[in-house]
Amino acid sequence: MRKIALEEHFVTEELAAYGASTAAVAQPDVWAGASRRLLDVAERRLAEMDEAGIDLQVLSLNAPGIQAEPDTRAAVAAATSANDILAGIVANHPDRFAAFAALPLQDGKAAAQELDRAVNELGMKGALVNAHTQGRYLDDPELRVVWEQLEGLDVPLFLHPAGGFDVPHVLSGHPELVGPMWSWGAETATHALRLVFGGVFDEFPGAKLLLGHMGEGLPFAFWRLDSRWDFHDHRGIELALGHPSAYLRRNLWVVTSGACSDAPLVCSLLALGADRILFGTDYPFESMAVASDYLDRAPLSDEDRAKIGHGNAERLLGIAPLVTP
Ligand code: GRE
Ligand code: ZN
Repeated sequence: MRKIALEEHFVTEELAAYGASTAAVAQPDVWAGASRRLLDVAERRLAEMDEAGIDLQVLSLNAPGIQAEPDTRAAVAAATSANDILAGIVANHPDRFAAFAALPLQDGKAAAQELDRAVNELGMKGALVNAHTQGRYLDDPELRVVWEQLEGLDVPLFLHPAGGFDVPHVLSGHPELVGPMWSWGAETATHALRLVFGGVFDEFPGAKLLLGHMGEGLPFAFWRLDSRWDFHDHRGIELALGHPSAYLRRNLWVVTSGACSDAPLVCSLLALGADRILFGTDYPFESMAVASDYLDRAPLSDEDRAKIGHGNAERLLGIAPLVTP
């Protein structure tokens, strides 16, 4: 079965400063290994893909990416350069790699323009954003132009975690909770809910949001979100669809990355359905082989396995299906 993987990180020497979000969090030897793999976009990566039976990786610049650049003009220049470099990597192996663009969200208009260039000139499949951009989230009114462009181009935005703008008080004294093990997921799920309550999906009903790590816990929360929305003071917010889960069912797709386990998979199947789940590995922070083996033996019908392995990605990202003779 063809396997297309969607949360597949890379960095280059030129972009290394933008791609080392968790060097301080990781065990030094683990980080060193991941760092080497991040930098390899040819032999070693392709060999690991072959071994794991992964046909195509949709590459994205590692976290925090361009979001970490405090200078707006530098961010615009860096995103352009990152996307050119990435397009070059894809051009070297067009049958093995595709790409999500980096966006300079420090400037909404420039980001919308860069998205258009990345999709229409460089052939990218959408964009990947790492958490907040200098404290700004994707429900910011200045970033509506980016959603307008995403909807117009009919490409998804992958919201990937990265370090928070600050360390919430509840995490104080517990640095072990800060990072991909826990705080990243909680923050990213919260960021996604800002889009729901911030009206992004009411304004752009065709917007397509991708979340990794099997939806960062959100599929588990649908009933509670809806029930407690009926309890909360709505503070003037009107949800055209009535309840928060309706937006997640309509506008959200989740990637299996970093969740090689039946409980979150079955939960996502029940909450979202097999058409909304796509395969990914979170390489090099997780193992391609483990992710791929898990997909092969997960409790799925062959039809759903094929949707998750490649069919949904082909449809969502506009990747040509393989023609079987
Ligand atoms: C991730 O993407 O999940 C990730 C990173 C960096 C370090 C660890 C990690 O981007 O899990
Ligand atoms: Zn990741």
